[in-house]
Amino acid sequence: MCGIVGAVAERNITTILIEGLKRLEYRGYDSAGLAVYTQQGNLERRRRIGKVSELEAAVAADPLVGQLGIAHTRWATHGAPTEHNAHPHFSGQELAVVHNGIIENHEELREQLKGLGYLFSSETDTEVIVHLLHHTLKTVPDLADALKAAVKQLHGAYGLAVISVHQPDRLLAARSGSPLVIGLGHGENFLASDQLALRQVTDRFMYLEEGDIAEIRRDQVSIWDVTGAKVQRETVQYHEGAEAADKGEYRHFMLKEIHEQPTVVQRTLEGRLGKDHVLVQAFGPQAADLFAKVRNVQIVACGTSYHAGMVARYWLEELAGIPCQVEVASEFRYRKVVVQPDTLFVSISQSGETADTLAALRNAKQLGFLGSLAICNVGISSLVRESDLTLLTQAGPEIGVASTKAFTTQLVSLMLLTLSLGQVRSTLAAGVEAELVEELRRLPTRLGEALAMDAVVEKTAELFADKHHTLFLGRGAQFPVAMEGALKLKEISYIHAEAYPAGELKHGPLALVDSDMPVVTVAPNNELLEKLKSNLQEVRARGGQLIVFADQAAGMSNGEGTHVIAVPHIIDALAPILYTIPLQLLSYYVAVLKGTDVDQPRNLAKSVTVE
Ligand code: HGA
Repeated sequence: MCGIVGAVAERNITTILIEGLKRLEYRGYDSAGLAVYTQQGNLERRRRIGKVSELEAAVAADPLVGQLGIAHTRWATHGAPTEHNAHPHFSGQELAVVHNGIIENHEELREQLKGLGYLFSSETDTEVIVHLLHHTLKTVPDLADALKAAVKQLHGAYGLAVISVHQPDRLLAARSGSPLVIGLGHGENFLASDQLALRQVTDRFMYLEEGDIAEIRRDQVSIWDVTGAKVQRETVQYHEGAEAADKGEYRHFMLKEIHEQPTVVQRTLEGRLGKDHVLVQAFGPQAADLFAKVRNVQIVACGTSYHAGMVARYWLEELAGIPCQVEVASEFRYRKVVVQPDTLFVSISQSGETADTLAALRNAKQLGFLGSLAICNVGISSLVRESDLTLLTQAGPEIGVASTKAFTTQLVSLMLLTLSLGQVRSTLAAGVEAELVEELRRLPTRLGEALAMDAVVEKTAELFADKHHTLFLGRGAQFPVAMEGALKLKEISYIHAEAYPAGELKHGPLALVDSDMPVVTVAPNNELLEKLKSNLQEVRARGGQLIVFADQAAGMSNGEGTHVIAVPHIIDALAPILYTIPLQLLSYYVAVLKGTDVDQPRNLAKSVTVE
């Protein structure tokens, strides 16, 4: 979603700011802007709606040169995506602010500030911050002290950066509910909402904690915590490959990330499997004790992560005999929830900053859960920091907005959770853990085989190019896989897609089926196959076009209106992971045929850090 970049240096920082914004582009945004303290001693800004390249062109046409600046990509929450709502926001020509998050009491503050004579030039909640700070500076002249006082009046979430013409040797930052990281250079320092933005200039980072205020100068960083006490934050050296932000040989990040799945699944399993069992300590030192007490599991997540949770429900109940509930975070957080005794709260999020999931976790802490576990791709995220236990999916940075490798690594992690809970509580049937551990070891190879379906799936995509609606069907744990397939197709090709448990077809959606509505089915060779075949007959009898992803051994063959695509054989329990691959490829190739913006689909953002 929104991105922040800031810099204070001896060299011109404009190109650093723009490069930083480009590196955050994958998160999705609607406009971009930057403000620089120029050599003439003024604050100047450029703002543009659309891509960062628009902003870059504006700066090229009318250059800005300076050694102090802040920049922003915006995903509007308050006020339309227009140039005058784009950040940075100014108070007079003296102060500039960029902000990620939402100020909930902005209306009240706006009225007060208007009463004090401030004129507003945008509809954003953000603009109250800059005028409030300006007003505070009248009585508290030091920028850091004024910021400390001003943020006390803000309700809501923010990660923000400030610069002032009056103290042009420093960049101020404040964090509450929206991440910020300081990048440490030599004789220059930086700020960003994600370290990825600063990998071009440094590999040393300091992560701000909730409530922190930072004053960043060229040669010095001072941080105060929520109580106002001066604190040191640890400096972390970042090692992950800088190449992650590069498409390599692939046309899109999404295709690259689909093809990375054998590697990242392998990485997610590394150090977590014993000879014939899962290493429960992978979940943390207290995991075994906590898991032994678990009698129920509550999973909470959004979007693709929610689908991973739905698959896990089948696994937890079937394999480990543990009752499991799964709910989308935006519902869970506002509902009166009855918590069964000894329930483990499991949150799933790629970024670990998903606002609804994070809020659900915070609520859960008041509700008497036994403990909390985060399944997350970002080790330094709020979700991880605030959970009792963590299992990191090792997917590496995911740039494509439509999640692929994060999903399959979440599934692998949830299978590790299922086996760990079953192991500790002795509820797994004999031999199940050893067999699944063996199969998990083979999974990267199986995924590689599924990726070899690439060309066949690309051809199949042609069947969808002129269609407007699609149904996805699955039974059992393949139902959430069908849901994820439908979500992928919607997200990037803008074709309306719905998923149903195959048995529900005749209870309504069958009325929609005709030759214009392709029906996609995932059909592993399990005990539900015969029932599924009957459902498919129901579709064929109405002239529907069937696209069936079926186990090689399922005995299904092509016929009129039926396209069967063979999927490599895999043990039933792991089929949801394998069958996800052809569905990802299908949505990818349909989107390519339709010419959409695959990596940055319209209206969507990568990590959804607002409600
Ligand atoms: N509320 C601010 C910033 C929005 C945001 O953080 N999006 O991710 C605005 O609407 O400009």
